[in-house]
Amino acid sequence: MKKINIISVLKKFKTLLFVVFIIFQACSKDSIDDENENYNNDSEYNLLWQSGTSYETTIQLGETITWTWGGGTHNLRSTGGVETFDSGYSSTYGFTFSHTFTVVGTTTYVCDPHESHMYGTVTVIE
Ligand SMILES: [Cu+2]
Repeated sequence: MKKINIISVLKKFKTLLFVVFIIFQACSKDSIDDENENYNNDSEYNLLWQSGTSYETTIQLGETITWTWGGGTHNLRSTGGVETFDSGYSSTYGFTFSHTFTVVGTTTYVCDPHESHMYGTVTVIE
C-alpha cells in the first residue's frame, strides 16, 4: 500500500521535476550571461588569462585591456615592442591586471611559466 503511494506520488512529481529542471537550466544560463556582463564592465577589452590562451588584439590608442586570471599561477609580462608592463605573479582565480595603451605600435607579452601556450600581441592604432 505504501509503495503504491510512493510510485503515484513520484509519477505526479515527474512533470514538476521536469519543469524544475528546465527552470534550473534557464537560470544557469542567465548566471553565465550575468558573469560575462560583469566581466565586460571594467574596460573595453577583457581577456581570459589561463593556460592555452593566446591573443592577437588590435585596439585604439588610449584603450585599456584587462586580463582576468583563470586557474593556475600566471604572470603577464611584456617581452618586446613599444610598451612595457609586468603584472607580477598571481595564483588567485579572478585576479585582474589592466594596462592602458598610450603608444602607437605593437607590443608582445607572455606568461613566463607557460610561454609556449600563453602569449599575445597588442597592436595599437590611432
Ligand atoms: Cu601562465
